Amino acid sequence: MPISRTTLIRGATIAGAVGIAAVAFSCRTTVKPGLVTGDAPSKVYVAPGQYDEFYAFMSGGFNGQVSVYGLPSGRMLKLIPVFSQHAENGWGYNEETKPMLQTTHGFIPWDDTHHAELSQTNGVPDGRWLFINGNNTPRVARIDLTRFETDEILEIPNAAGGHASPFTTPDSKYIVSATRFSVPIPNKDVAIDSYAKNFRGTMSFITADQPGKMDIAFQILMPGFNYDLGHAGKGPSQGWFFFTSYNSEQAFTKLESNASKNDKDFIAAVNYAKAETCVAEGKAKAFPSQYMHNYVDEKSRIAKSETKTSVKMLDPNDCPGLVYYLPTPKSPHGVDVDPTGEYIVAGGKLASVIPVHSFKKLEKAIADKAFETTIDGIPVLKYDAVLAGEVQKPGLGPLHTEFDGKGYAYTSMFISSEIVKWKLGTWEVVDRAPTYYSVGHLMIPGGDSKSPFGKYAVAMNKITKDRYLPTGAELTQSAQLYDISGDKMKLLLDFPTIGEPHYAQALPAAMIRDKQIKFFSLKDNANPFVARAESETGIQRNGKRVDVKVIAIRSHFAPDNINGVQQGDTVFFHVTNIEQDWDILHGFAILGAENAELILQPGETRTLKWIPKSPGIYPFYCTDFCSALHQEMQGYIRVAPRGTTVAVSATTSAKAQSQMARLESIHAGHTGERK
Ligand code: RUQ
Ligand code: CUA
Repeated sequence: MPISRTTLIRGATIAGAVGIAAVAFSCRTTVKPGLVTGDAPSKVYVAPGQYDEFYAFMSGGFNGQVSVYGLPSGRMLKLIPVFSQHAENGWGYNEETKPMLQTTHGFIPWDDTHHAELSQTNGVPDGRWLFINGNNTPRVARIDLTRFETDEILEIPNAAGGHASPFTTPDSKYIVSATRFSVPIPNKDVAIDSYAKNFRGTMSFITADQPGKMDIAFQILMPGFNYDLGHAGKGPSQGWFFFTSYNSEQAFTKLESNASKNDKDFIAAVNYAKAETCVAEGKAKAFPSQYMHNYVDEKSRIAKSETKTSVKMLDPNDCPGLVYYLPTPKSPHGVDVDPTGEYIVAGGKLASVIPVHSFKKLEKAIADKAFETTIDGIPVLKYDAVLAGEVQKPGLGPLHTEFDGKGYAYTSMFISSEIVKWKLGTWEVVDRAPTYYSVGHLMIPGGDSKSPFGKYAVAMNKITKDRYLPTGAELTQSAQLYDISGDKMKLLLDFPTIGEPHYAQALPAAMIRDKQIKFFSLKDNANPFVARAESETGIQRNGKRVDVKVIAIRSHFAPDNINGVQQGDTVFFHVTNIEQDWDILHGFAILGAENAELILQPGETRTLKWIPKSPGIYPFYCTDFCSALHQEMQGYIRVAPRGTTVAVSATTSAKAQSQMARLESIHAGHTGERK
């Protein structure tokens, strides 16, 4: 049974508390959940064997990953592991990828991803990389879009809750990360009620345009508010970055009421071109800070971790003109810059209007010194001096805005569960479409760029209730696809999503489809334990450590009989998939292993660590159905009691076996160990 939209109004109590639930809707429509009209089915139907038109990259929220969908079909194509271990392909379980999840807090195999952000050139997605933030233990990651793999993760020091992240500048010179939580900086033990005195926020500008070399270019020390979202300026406003902040009340308890008192909070307008000048002039201080940088070495495909020890910290007081505050109603969440770069749109969660600031007016207000006051030395501009206009009666709970490049903006309304389309410049609402239910972010392909690709809008909803077959107390997350090519939005499709997607971005499939790598070159494989042929496999003991080099090819492992391992040894299986063929993967799993399987893309080497706890025979097998004889792709390891003097040996195919036998006779009696 469909349930009414009003019963789903999450946050209605907050809205009630601040008295905005009274905002009237003249055009609230009768909800007919699930009703799609006319040619909707044919618009999302992608025939078997055909490709989708867009790749959509969705953050996985609390599953810590990125998931990739085809649009318009809504078919899920891939889950790209980022901050969370992923057993399906051994991410964070195998030895090569474990370093990716190292932080100064130790090995952290989980995070909360929020914002997928495509790299840009000239303000338009360019299909090089996708960035994604980890919100909990602040980190940013780079995903390479020729491999759909995470290549790099940078921890953000002096921060807590990396929510306003990883938004890019129009050239991807920088991505940013600003703190949601203010904390003492540097962090130390203080009384929580000393918040006003001790707690601060930071904004990090991270160099992003060189793979493997992400780093903090500089941080800006800010008043202790909650920094929530950000977007770079473009066109005339290029060189500026805009961040929303809430909790200008500086509450540290019961924020739902204590941080909802002020009529206006702020957008911080940061002149990062100015910051660069100040940093070059030596006005930033070296600030001791520990943080980790993890990246995948391209040749060996082994992740490396390095610890960094210092950042450049800029105090706005030492760099006049660096930051201005724009008063913005009320507890703003999203901040979005229109394709022309002139309008800065805020989504005030508790505001009854959508305020739009003007970049031209911002520049003039600065020149005129139209300041209301200052906060910690940061000038607060007058609201009227920077306001371009307000969208009246947009709905309840505006969160995020995207653009279609045809002069319209689309804002998600969390409380009233709808997308509202309005016109830039006149600020009139021209259309609204219900969402099921409680939409968070929405996304138009390229919708935050200089030239949106348009065509579709995707709503990412926080609640699905009755939309799908029920699955116990926890229901699927969901996205909805709308056709926005006409005057009126048309709902085309609901499709389930993984985790809780916050933001997503999409680009035309043709931009990256043909750049996908099909296999990794075995010749260039620089893993120190690679075996490129059966003759290069083998086994070696070094004290209690045993290294086994294994190859996988349809349909066998070599070696497949391994002897001489003892209970309590630490065994490393270095398995190389020696196929040089697209889509031919093998897996490797072993009885009793405490971690996941390995999945081996063609040409790559992956390493599984295994400590057998008791003597016996342990089978291993291929987990990826690779050929008609996949079920034959298996082997045995014999584990002897600790202290037995069984020489390690590994049986491979006939040719390699004869080589090994020769070696064996040479080394016989020496050490009982051989390669
Ligand atoms: S958020 S639902 Cu984490 Cu971007 Cu607004
Ligand atoms: Cu290799 Cu199945």
